[in-house]
Amino acid sequence: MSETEASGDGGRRGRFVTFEGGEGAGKSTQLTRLADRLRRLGLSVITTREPGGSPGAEALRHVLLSGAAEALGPEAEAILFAAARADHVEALIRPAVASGQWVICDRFIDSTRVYQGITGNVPPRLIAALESISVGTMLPDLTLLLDLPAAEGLKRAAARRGFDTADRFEKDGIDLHESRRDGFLALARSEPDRFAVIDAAQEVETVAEAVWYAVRRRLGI
Ligand code: Z5A
Repeated sequence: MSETEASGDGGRRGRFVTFEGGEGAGKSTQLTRLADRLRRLGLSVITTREPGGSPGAEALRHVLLSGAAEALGPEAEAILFAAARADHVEALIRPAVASGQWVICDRFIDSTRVYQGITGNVPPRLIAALESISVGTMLPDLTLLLDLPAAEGLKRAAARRGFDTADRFEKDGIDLHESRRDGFLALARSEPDRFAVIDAAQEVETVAEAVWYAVRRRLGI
């Protein structure tokens, strides 16, 4: 049972929703639309992201995405992602959800499971231990997996980036990006109650409707 289910306040309970998927899948776009829609219903909504989302975690974001930590190896990178997440959970996510707010986060534990674990070869035992330390019971109520062929996502991300350089993970080869897609889909199959898989290859509006349908059906609003 996640912490939001366990709060038992009987009134308006907070919710914790995460978006996951590969590069350029449309997570930021859909997160903003979902937040706007929830706010129009009068709900209090916080949007956030990983790595980052709190001052301490944002400092680590730069280290992780610039590639400065890459030379330390995948296990050290996984530890740094977990350190950032621990700060984010304690500083922002847990208190906000406990006070009845909705928190919508761009990437969370499943990104670590896929990028560092399944396709990064960090042993499952270490991934699970780091998750337990950084997240504890603060698990998402719903994870929206935006699924898209890797080539299409990379094309979108490159168009948005323009002349900026690709970050530590964007510069990986297409096969690795496709393996990450498979990894996310495998996680979704293993936890069907938490995940909703959305076809992200459709028009922005169509994807937004699919996201909204999943949120209403799964979280009962
Ligand atoms: N990472 C990790 O390894 N381990 C971890 O534990 C965590 C993260 C938490 C964070 O990158 C990196 O860190 C990430 C994994 C790793 N790898 N990379 N790179 P980030 O935060 O900088 O970026 P991102 O999470 O990968 O997201 P993104 O590339 O910014 O894409 P997005 O948010 O999914 O997409 P978007 O910005 O909404 O859309 C991209 C473009 O496509 C944009 O121009 C949109 O207007 C357009 N778009 C959006 N939807 C559509 C549709 N439906 N059709 C056409 N065009 C669209």
